[in-house]
Amino acid sequence: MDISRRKAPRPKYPLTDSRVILHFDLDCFYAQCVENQQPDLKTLPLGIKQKGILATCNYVARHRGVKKLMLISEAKKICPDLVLVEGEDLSPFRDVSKRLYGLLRSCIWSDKIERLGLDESFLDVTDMITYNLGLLNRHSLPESYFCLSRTDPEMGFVFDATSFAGCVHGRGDDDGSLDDDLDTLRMRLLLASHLAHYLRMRIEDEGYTTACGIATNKLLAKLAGDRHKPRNQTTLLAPTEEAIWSFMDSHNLRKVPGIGAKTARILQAFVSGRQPDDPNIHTMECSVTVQQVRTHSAMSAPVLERLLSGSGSEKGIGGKVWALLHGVDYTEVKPAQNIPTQISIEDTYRGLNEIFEIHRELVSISASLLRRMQIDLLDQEESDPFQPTPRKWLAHPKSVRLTTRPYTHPSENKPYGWARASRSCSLPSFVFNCSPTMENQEVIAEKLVVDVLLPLFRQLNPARRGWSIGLLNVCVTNMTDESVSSGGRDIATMFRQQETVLREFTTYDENTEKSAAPGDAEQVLRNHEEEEAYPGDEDEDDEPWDQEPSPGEPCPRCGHTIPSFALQAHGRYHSMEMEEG
Ligand code: DCP
Ligand code: MG
Ligand code: MG
Repeated sequence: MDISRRKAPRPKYPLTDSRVILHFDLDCFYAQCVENQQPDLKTLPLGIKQKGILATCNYVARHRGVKKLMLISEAKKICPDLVLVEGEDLSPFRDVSKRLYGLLRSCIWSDKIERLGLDESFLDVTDMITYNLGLLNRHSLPESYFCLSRTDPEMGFVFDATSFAGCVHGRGDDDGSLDDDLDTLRMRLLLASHLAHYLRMRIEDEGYTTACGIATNKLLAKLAGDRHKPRNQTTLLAPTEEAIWSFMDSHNLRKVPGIGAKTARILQAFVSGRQPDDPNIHTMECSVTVQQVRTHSAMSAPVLERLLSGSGSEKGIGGKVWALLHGVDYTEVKPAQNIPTQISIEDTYRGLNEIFEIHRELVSISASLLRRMQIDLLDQEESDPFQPTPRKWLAHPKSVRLTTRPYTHPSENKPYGWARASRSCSLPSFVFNCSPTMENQEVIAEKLVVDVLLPLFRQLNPARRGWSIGLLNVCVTNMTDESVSSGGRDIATMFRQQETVLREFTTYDENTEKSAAPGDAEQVLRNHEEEEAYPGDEDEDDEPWDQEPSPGEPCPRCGHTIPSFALQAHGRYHSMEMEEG
């Protein structure tokens, strides 16, 4: 093996002039949201249920042996007094997530704050740290002051700069033998640890505890934060490449964000001398460490490229994974996004066969979608009731997409994406005439269904009947940002146009939608599920969780074995992960 080909990737930034990244992850997020609504639950073992699995559980339950993503039946066996709360409706979690994200966003100086899923955020605080390092008085470190504003010196907090806040991984103790470069890096991270602590306390004031990682890139910050959970923080002080490698080496391969189940399986097979298509490998929990892969005598970026490239994999995957294994992550914290790239609502059914059922469900989904569009895409500024200012659309989705999938019985074990088929077309502009009144939304939803969605449905399902539809998803996408393009439509104009618009379809009979067929409630397996995706979202599977193998099938995105009946609900989590990115 040519040793130069195995050369480790170099960090882009000199270690002493590196970025400072914080990664926040809320503790047992859904469970904390529920506990805050019902404080009596805080001391009890609590599980949040979605279909037959636990989306999460609180730490009281975890201490009793319950784990995230466990089957309810299994969890109940381990902890019979586990309190279960339904977590199918994601709106309360979404609301808390947005509020806490807003809090963090308001505290930092740049717009570099990136959400990952509903409960995680990366913050690039390099500017705040550089500024505060410049202010530090080395002669009175115990009474240091951290400025939270460049213009208002009153805004800030006092802290003791002789020691780190929270836990430190690596060489955190100043034994007097540090060279200047290491001392600078140490002081930067030390300041960041106090900022992280301050921010965690601000979030605690809102009723939520977090874990935080502090490091010089996103990958390392996320891994560092996992070291001490819950309600704690860890600063990674790794001043040399070797120190970073040694930190990385201690991790299970699957814990590395960006290394998904499939990649881990292939690499595990390689280092253990098996074939990647060995069926046993498929169901096996990943047991190899980063070290085993990174230091394997035959391993290199080109070898990784050969092993991992194939249909669907990105070009340069070998170099990317090689970098990850060495703790090198050049990716920037993406600037905050106000506008999602798409919004979609879907529902599942036990086989819809009649066109009136399809029609009725599409109207119901479309009405939810219109409400969601108003929440997410209309300028939220309150207007003066005496001088109403028109609310502007911040973005116009240009396309609408319908996705359908036939119903299959869970015992058929069909994968999540099986037989999903989609068709798109332009989104008609009348949807932007939707006022916040319910009646108007339903009228517009009806028109959208008749004019657009039913024709798309017929293109997707050309047979005249016998469709047995198991899923309907309506998605608006292809957003144009109105803050950059020429003047967005405003709601006042919409109201002016409303009469004209309504006149076009006054034949609508309100009762049609309400005259639901008997037994419909049973048809709907779960309430509407909402998804948004933000720019730059990736399908990357980067969520590590602890989970025992359980009967079922592997999730195509994260590889965890999920009972078939819960696979679709679980897939929704991954959509959420992309959604709030
Ligand atoms: N979630 C989900 N399905 C998954 C993973 C997560 O529904 N497969 C939801 C429930 C979690 C939330 O996302 O509350 C955040 O995921 P985390 O992995 O951060 O888990 P928690 O916040 O619950 O626990 P931790 O304290 O380990 O962060
Ligand atoms: Mg969490
Ligand atoms: Mg998380």
